[in-house]
Amino acid sequence: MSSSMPKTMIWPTFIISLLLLHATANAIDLSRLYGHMANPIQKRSDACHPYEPFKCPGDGNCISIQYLCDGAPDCSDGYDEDMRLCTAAKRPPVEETASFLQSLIASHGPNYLEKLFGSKARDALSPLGGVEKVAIALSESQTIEDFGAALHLMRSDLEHLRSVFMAVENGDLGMLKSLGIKDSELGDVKFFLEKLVNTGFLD
Ligand SMILES: [Ca+2]
Repeated sequence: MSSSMPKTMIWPTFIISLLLLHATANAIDLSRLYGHMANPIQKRSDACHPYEPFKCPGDGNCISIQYLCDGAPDCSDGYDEDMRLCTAAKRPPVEETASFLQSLIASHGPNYLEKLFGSKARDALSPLGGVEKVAIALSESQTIEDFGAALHLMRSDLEHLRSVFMAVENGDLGMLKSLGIKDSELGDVKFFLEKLVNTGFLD
């Protein structure tokens, strides 16, 4: 009947794609998140009611979208308040971040992102686990320290990355130009870095 997807479906679709990415890239050990559940309450039927469209992966309970990341656990294992999930929800989608990084590599060469993330970012980020893994870490890491820990960045590389973020935050686009960012890319790069800063990356 209805051909267009209701707005309320965007969230669960996003979460599902996030979960699929996690499963693919093994970013979250789901068994660790679910394994400690002592008392799974009775499972409801597979399909959630449209008013409670989010299904807790652990107990199958259905909750309303407004209870995701609202500060109080509603899934019995607290999955709806998982910090990585809630950080990712504020950030640009992983796919968007990955294609952004990919576009910088495509236009500047496979070692270009060394200028941002340091020597482990050569060869299209492969020493860091690849573009998708870095995109997931940017999405899920609450702070730049968490990001450095997730990817085992060297302290000096992390401090360099922080200085790039701080320059952008202070409106110093000369820093980006000195890294070889083209004028045509400045807007996108600035927008991307600011989006991270505005969601607590430098806190
Ligand atoms: Ca909640």
